[in-house]
Amino acid sequence: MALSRLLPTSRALCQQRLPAALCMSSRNVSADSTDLKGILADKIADERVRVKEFRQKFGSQTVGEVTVDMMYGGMRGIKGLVTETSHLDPEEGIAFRGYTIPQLREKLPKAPGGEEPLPEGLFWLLLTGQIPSEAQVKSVSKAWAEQADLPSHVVNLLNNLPAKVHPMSQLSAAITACNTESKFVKAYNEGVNKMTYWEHTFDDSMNLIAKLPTIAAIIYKNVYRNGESVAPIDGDKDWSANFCKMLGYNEPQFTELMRLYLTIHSDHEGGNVSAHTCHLVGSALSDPYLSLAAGMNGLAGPLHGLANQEVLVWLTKLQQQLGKDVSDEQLKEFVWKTLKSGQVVPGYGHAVLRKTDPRYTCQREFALKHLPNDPMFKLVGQIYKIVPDILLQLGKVKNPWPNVDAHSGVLLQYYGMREMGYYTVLFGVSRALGVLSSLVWDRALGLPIERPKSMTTDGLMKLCGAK
Ligand code: CMX
Repeated sequence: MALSRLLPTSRALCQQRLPAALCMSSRNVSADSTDLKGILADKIADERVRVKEFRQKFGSQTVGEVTVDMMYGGMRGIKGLVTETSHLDPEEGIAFRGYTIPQLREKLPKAPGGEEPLPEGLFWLLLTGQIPSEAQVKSVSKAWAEQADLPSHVVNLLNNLPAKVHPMSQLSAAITACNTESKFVKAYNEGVNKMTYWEHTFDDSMNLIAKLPTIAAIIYKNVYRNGESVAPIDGDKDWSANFCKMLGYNEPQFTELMRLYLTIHSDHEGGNVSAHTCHLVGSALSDPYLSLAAGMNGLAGPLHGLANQEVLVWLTKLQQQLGKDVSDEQLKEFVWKTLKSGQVVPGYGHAVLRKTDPRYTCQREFALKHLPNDPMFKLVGQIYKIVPDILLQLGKVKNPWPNVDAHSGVLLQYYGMREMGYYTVLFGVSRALGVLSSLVWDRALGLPIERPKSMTTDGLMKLCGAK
């Protein structure tokens, strides 16, 4: 008999040893059930026990040190957060619950006739740690299609914002205004037990993710298509297919691109600006709508998600100045000009990664398959051969390789989406999958309000014995 069959599960241990409050979420749902919340409840019951026992044994163990440079340097390298959904290895890139991007492309369920993973499957994986079946993924698609309609005040808000309000500001405003729907707020105000907070966070997250494509499509139509109406949701279609339809893109290959895009942009462990902000704001028990909106405001910064817009702006400028057929020498000169004017080369570098971003690589593979002769794609390939050497010559850039944003816009423009000011909204729709799954786990594990210690320079100097 396998050893695991002889050992009691943490859930069994829970039933024997832990206070009832810790076990109250367990439901014993079978692994192939389409009841995502039930499966999650069981996983959470197990995980609460595992974490509690781990902390009892190892709670005071030191895991790293903090230097003065780390404090002035954006806390790089400080191990200070627990995030369950994904892990970023500097050399290998992102792994979602242990699965790399090539593994996800192989293992996650696909749409009929499709080749790219469905983001619904990724969401299931991020929440539960399990690769879902087709039936499980379909149940998520259905649940999201059923909740996609927006409250009328949110539609009114979007329809009354002037087109000069950046699409990311519109996204953030609409998400914030959706919090009239929050079940978490309602439950909190009714005084529910805090052990159940995750359940209401889960309900809100499902509702919010369901609504994001509708919000994003209305923004697109209002800003770039003279307020054209958005197509109705089809309850038999997946999340990405409905999103593309609402945006007005009916090319099946674009839908496939969107499935890939929405999967790979979802999560990048916990310390990046959007994930960390959502977690931080959520730690004050702000509801998922407020927490995600805060994260979106961080994603809208040019050093983070807005870099995908900046890359296309930069490439377009390059083509305007140098024409379509650019020599390597001209390209080098253009890159140096960018650097000498005190700007960064957008789409290159990363705070944690030290190799080419696998999210860049998989988008390149998609392009090689579907648009190998696109001039902009060729230009991106040419830049890849030139930029890293130049960045290395600066002597300070820790990662000279391209990140996800160096490639995404090129694919979008090929299929006719040329409105670069909109690109980060797509990133945001995807990022919600990761940061909201994490928020559910924050509540499940009862993580407290975040409050690291800050110091003044005088205080720090005194601590270090500096004169
Ligand atoms: N072009 C020019 N200079 C760069 C650079 C780039 N692409 N990447 C890093 N540097 C510079 C930094 O600005 C910094 O200069 P100073 O010391 O003068 O301030 C120096 O190199 C060291 O930076 P680093 O430790 O290598 O990188 P950071 O962790 O500080 O910053 C990042 C990471 C992503 C902000 C930076 O590489 C950058 O600005 N890249 C361009 C913008 C971009 O593509 N952002 C998207 C990242 C992915 C995402 O979050 O979506």
